[in-house]
Amino acid sequence: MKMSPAIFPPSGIGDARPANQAVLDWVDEIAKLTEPENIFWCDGSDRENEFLIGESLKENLLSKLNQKKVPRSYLHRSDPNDVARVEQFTFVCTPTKEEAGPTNNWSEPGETYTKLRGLLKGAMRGRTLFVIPYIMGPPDSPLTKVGFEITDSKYVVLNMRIMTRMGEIAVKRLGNDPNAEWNRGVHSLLDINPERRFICHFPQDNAIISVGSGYGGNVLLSKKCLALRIGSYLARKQGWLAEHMLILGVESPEGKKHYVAAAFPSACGKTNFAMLIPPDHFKGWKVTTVGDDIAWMQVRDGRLYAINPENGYFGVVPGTSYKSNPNAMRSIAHDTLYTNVALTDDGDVWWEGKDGEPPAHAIDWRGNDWTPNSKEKAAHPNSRFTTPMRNNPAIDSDVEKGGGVPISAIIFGGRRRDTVPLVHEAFDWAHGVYLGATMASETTAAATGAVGKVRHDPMAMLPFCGYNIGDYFQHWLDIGKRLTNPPLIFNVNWFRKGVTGQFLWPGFGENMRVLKWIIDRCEQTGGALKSPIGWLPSPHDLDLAELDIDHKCVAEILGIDHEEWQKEIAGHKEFFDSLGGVVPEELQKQLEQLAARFKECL
Ligand code: GTP
Ligand code: SPV
Ligand code: MN
Repeated sequence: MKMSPAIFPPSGIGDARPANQAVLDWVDEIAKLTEPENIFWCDGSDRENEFLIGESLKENLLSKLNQKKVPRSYLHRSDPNDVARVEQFTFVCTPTKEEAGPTNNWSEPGETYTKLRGLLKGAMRGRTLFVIPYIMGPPDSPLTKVGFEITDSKYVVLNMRIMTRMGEIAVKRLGNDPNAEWNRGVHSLLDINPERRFICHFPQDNAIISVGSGYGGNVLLSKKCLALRIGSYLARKQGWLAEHMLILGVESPEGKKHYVAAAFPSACGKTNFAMLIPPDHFKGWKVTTVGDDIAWMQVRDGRLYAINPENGYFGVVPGTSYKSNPNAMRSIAHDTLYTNVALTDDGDVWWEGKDGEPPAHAIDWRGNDWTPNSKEKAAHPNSRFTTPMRNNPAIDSDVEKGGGVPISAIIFGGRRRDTVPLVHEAFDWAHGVYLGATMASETTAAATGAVGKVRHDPMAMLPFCGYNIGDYFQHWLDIGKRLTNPPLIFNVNWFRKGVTGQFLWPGFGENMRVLKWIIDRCEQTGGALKSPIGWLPSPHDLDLAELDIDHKCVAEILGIDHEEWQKEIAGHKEFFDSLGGVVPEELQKQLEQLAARFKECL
């Protein structure tokens, strides 16, 4: 066994070795276990990045794109068996099963460490061990966390440099205190075998071990693993919220600005909503992006303030076009890593839903020839872009503000073809928590498994809550008790379908009309009708001017069907019951009150 692997490369590139002994000891321990050829301490510099891109091109890990069409951008194809998060192989390893709760896969920490150490033994032989120091959050935020990720994947290093603030900044923030709080993440590709793919979280140790995958949310340990699963666990202990939410700013022509945070499940519209461009009718209104996937929120002076812990976007590619999301198109026009999209003969990228005609020939995401007559999709439905948030022309000016932005409204939303109206507002905080807790949504390609199956996904956190979901609901209720100026809470559904299966609502930029009503409600100027499920806008409470939409459609998407809702309420009860008694009394009461309100109006 090689006891002290060489430092690589020797040229002075990449050496952000911290002085903190706890980090050095941990890297030493993992290196002894995994036996890498070299150790590479990443500093996140341009020089290092260029070096790693060069190496990746040589190894065919990346393909160079046409630099005139997409400057400084590259394509990566993952293993076809490794294209999405794997919820069935994701574990929360708390000391007891109860702490992980009824919605998480649990495994005993001691046994799991032993199993993973077995898999990691010698796993980096002949490979380089990269150490990535990073922070999550703006440099001057009290919420910001330090993480170190060890990985044997250059793809991970290149992505982490875009998605996090990486290098010296983290080493400095950590300092020399061996007892400082920081996250330990270990990732190894092993042999990319789904049978040896495990994403394991040890919240009590602030540690993550991920093996057997090279894809997105499984391996960029800053994101779902730290910022959400470990993050939510720390948030409960420390009195804040770590949520699967976008954060956007919306400014009126008069210059009045609000911020809203919205939780939609994976591939249900967060990035699109966060980058919304208002239709012409809303001249003078401006929407700006703070974050597109994750919000960390704290209570201050009785209000909720949010930061985006990330530094880039790992977004869904298919369906992205100048029509649906111009800001995303501009963001990914340069300095972007593409994963699992198609490559055209002139070195450009292509995907289903991109503007213009499909190319006559391309190489699909698997590396095979593709033509418009092919049965297969050219880009994988969960193909992704990784792009720095600085590329977004609509980035909010307060994105670096350590104290965060004040949140006026929280929006929950799922992908529901029926039952759930376009928008409704909760009566109060506890009712709003109930709306979040009973959210359901059709599954998408963001995780492996069936697509289009409606499942309960509380607060869009089903795959990401790092502890007992009952305690999580209680934590939300408790946070409300500390808010003297709480955000209003809403539920939206962009995905209601008509009898012929078409979307009833045009969505994308037109969602501004719903956002405007939400802002009106925050300003106490918007009208609404009381219904059993909450406040509903009547058709004239929504500004639908210059929108080409059938009146019947509008009535249908704004309305509720009592029969459908009887089924929905039965579904809420069934879901709560399935959680085995962990649901707080206050939410059980909300369920009874909802049923009672329907009875009253019969
Ligand atoms: P994750 O990155 O997985 O968390 O996804 P996300 O929530 O950011 O979803 P995203 O905005 O990337 O959208 C996912 C898919 O939904 C894309 O195919 C979009 O084109 C589609 N979509 C987004 N917004 C709307 C909308 O308002 N209406 C309709 N019909 N589709 C939408
Ligand atoms: C999601 O699935 O919610 C994502 C993509 O944002 S991943 O980072 O792969 O989890
Ligand atoms: Mn997401």
